[in-house]
This record gives sequence, structure tokens and C-alpha cells, in this order.
Amino acid sequence: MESSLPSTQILDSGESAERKNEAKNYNEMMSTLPKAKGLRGNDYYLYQGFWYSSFFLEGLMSVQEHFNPQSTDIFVASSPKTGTTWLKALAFAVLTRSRLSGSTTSSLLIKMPHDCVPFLEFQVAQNPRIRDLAVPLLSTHVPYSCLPKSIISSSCKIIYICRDAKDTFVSLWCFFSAHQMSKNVEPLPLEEAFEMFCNGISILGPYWDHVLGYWRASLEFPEKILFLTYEEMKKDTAAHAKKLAEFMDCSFTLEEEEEGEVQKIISMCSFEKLSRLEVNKNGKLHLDTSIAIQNSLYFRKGEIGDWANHLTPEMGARIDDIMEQKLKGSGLKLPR
Ligand code: PAP
Repeated sequence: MESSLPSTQILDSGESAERKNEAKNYNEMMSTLPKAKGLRGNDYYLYQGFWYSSFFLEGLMSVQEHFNPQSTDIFVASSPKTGTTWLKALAFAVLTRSRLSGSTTSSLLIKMPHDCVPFLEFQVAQNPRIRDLAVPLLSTHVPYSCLPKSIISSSCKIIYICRDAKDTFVSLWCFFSAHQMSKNVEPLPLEEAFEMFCNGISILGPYWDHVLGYWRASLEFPEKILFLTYEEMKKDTAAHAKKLAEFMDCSFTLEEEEEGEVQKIISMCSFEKLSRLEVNKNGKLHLDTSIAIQNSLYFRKGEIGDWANHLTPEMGARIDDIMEQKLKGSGLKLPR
């Protein structure tokens, strides 16, 4: 059976006062950083080479200062909209499968993947006790070079996913536009957001630097960092589920394979299955205590190449050219 540890615990008043004080210091520090307009019309701040929203940056500064991983922790890392939700579901299902034998209830059926595998810089930064220590899985959108030193110097493993830049941009824009519209706020025009993305200004951008940071680290520490792409994972999900299991030191046994365990996990984590669950249709995610995001926004189409329905061929070619130029000499070629 899965752990019944409470998923949330309230901070005591001392901790809460300390957090408020820290937030004040972080806000003072933010006021000194270069700024740009973000996709939600909010400010983005340039910190250690990447663009962050204030809420994100506050969380990052806090974990850079305080977070200590367990040596067995495994992080699902990604730039936003590159397949995080899917990878979290797969990694969680693969890692917790032995606890589920005999049970038909996976947390994934009743909790959004982001609530099964909490974000370091959001949920964990706000309340370190939120995590279920029995499941050594956390996630992060933080670029490799900005990760807390305690993670870099640990034996923790990292599974990184990235995606074609055009689909990533379109997914980002659709997500923020839908979120804005749900609050009756006019979204940023696509052309404006596109221009920003091409100039490296997007949440956690420049996108290419995010990808390159993890790519280079995966070449240097292949036993610690597994580098995946959304497109390859779509092409052969079974091979990826097995690769994930092997990397997390919980390979599928022959018996499990013969019993169709891999296929069961793939089906449970599929876009079709997850997007139709009540929790993902009507539930809400609270990454920020003041903002609730509809879970359904994390399940839009789940297709490769949808960019062509939103961008002109010229816009597509521009992103491809930028990516080619930026990735040149790195040995990385992203699938399109
Ligand atoms: P996040 O970084 O904000 O958590 P993330 O999960 O990385 O978002 O990206 C969402 C994309 O993954 C969406 O792509 P789209 O906009 O092109 O449709 C979403 O549809 C897709 N997605 C979510 N769940 C799955 C899944 N189970 N299988 C495949 N794609 C999925």
C-alpha cells in the first residue's frame, strides 16, 4: 500500500514569521535585478542568467539557501511545458509500483501528478514537510546551474526532459493565455510572446540555455543525469518506462514484463487516461497559495507538431534556426 503520511502539515508560527522575514529580504534583492514583462503581464527577473517570476524566484532563493536532499532523492527536471506532468506520472508509477501490488488505487488516480511529485521551488520551498519521505521523488524547473549546491554535490539522480522548442513555446503560450482568460484578463498577443521567446525571455528562459545546462551535465555525469526528450518518449514509451526503472534502480523483473506491468503503467499515465480523471478535469493546483490553477490546463493536446496550428512556417523556421545556432557544437540535436 502507498504511504498514508499526511501530505500537508502546517508551519508553526515561529517558522511562519521567519518565512515572512526571508520573503522581505528576497524581495529587496529582487528589486536590484534586471526586469522584463512576462507572459502573464507580470515582471520577470533575470537571476543567475535565467528569467523568473517573483514567486518562482522567492522559492528558488529559499531552497538555494536551505534545501538539503536525502541521498536517495531523484529529481524530475524540466523547462516548463516540455513533458513534466507526463514524466512525473511515469516516474511515480514506476517507482511506487511494488507498493501497489494487490491494490488498484494509485495516488495518480486521485491526485494530479504535480501533487504526487511536488516541485522543489514551489510546494517544498513553501513547506518542506509537504513531501512524503517514503517516495524519494521531487521535481524542479530550476536550471542546472542554479540548483542548490546541496543537490549538485549529492548523489541524487536527475531525470531531465526537453522538447522541440516550437511545441514548447506554443504549449507555454496556450497555457498562460488560457490561465489569463480564466481570470478574464486579456492574454499577451502570440506575436509579442514569440518575439520575447526568441530573445530568450520566457519563464526559465533562455530555453536553449536550460536544455544545454542539463545536456552538458548529463555528458559529464551520465550515471547521475538521464537526459530524455518528449518526442522520443512518445515514439517508444515502453523502452522509456524500462529505462526509467533501470535508472531509478528498480528495473522490471522478467515476471513483471510477462504480466504486462510496463503496459499497465503506460496506459495509466497516458494523456487519454490522465486527462479524463475527475481530479485532472475539475481539480485545482495550488503552487502558489494565492493562485489556483485548473489541473485541466496541464492536459491540452499532448501532441507532437501542434506548433504548426499556431505559428507560420517562417516563425517555425526562425525558432529552428535559433536552436540550431545555440546548440551548435554541443552534440545535441533535438528531434522536431
Ligand atoms: P508544466 O511544466 O507546467 O508542468 P508540462 O507537463 O511540462 O507542463 O507540459 C504540458 C504539456 O504536456 C502539454 O502539451 P501541449 O500543450 O502541447 O498539449 C500537455 O498536453 C502535455 N501532457 C500532459 N500530460 C501528458 C501525458 N500524459 N502524455 C503526453 N503529453 C502530456
